[in-house]
Amino acid sequence: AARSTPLGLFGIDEMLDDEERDIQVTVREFVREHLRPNIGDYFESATLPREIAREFGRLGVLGMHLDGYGCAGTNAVSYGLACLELEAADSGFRSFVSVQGSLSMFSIHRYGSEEQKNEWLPRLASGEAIGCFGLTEPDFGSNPAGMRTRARRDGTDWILTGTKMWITNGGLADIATVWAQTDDGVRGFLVPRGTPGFETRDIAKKLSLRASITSELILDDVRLPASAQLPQANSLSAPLSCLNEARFGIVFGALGAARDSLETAIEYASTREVFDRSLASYQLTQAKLADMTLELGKGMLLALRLGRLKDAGQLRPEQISLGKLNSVREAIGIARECRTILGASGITLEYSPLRHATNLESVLTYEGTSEMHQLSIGKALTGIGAFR
Ligand code: TGC
Ligand code: FAD
Repeated sequence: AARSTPLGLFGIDEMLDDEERDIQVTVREFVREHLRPNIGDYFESATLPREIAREFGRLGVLGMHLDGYGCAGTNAVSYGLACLELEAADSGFRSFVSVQGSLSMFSIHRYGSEEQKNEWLPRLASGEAIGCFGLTEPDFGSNPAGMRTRARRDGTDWILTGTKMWITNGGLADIATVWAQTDDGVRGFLVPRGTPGFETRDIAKKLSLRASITSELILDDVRLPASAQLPQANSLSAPLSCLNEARFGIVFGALGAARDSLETAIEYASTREVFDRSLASYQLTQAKLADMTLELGKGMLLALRLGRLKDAGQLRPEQISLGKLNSVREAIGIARECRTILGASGITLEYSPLRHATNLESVLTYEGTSEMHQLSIGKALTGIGAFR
């Protein structure tokens, strides 16, 4: 009998306009040609070659939803779909693009001076330069308000001291957006690689997001000119507003990992014979596939609704929390369930579901843990903040 794809059952393509579909197909093709052939090796050797930045730049996905300064200026749904296709290959690729476009570039685009924008955005958009975003510290992840990194004035200069932890692309970055406490509240600073007192150390032995560089940033009396400060960022709400952008990409992105896992499991079940029949012909298998398809499609409908709200300028942070919580929670469940369908074959890098599932452990934690998003939704429902 004729077969449908999981998202085909929901008629998702029909909800996209021509430009959105074109962008999605372009990124999917790029992923097939340039990323999929090497992902097993990157993951096993825990590397992400620097040259990938330029390939992403040529593809046009770095800061693609920003306007001007060499950025493509697409709508939010297109950015989401690009994240979905990248994460269908590996969460590490989507992470790279999220951090570069939504955290590093967005922080400069939204809060930077004209000089900072001209200096960094075109190079970051082309992938010639790499950026990172340092908010989390060893003792302050979910609660960045407690950060200990300090910036103090010395004449017109700033002196930064502190440590940032778990920073994606830290070891690759030419420019770090670093958030620090000052006498007047949280402020953001652009710290170029090579500034005396600024060092990075990559984190080894990761079991998750291995095709991504995660680093510590060490700032030991780093002297910066006044022009290094992001002039429009005046409080903690500045870095939190950057997180909205990256979280939005994850709402779509995580569903890419789920879709890839499900397609892999369907393909495997169709060719694998158990007890003399195709694994796909058993009711237990079909029940699993049906339930996972339902969650994937529901997640996609929510993602598109949030995307349309974002394009209309109406998306609120607690709505992004709904999407981030749902997409990542369902995606990790789907990836694990798909792995069961693959049996022993599912435990090597030959098949994607377990790689996706281990990656999604990071995605569940970063950009606000599931618990933080539950609390944000709880606050919207009750009016009572239960964070502290
Ligand atoms: P709270 O008092 O609620 O807020 C402080 C100020 O910020 C404003 N605000 C927001 N503004 C924009 N967008 C949001 N989502 C915002 N959330 C809060 C708020 O209105 C207030 O403004 P003002 O003007 O009144 O000062 O702050 P709180 O200290 O109680 O914390 C709230 C909480 C827990 C939600 C927040 O701290 C939080 O989101 N924690 C999670 C931290 C997090 O997500 N870190 C992520 C680090 S980056 C990362 O993980 C990158 S991984 C990337 C990859 O590889 O893909
Ligand atoms: P904690 O905050 O210590 O939380 C531990 C547990 O306690 C969690 O389950 C949490 O939900 C729970 N918890 C915390 N507070 C409460 C509460 N009030 N009520 C109930 N439960 C609570 N950060 C950056 O700034 N930039 C990056 O580029 C970046 N990249 C990352 C890449 C990877 C691979 C990873 C794993 C992390 C990255 N992070 C980055 C850090 C990430 O944002 C933090 O790990 C995350 O915010 C959680 O902080 P934490 O790890 O300190 O956990």
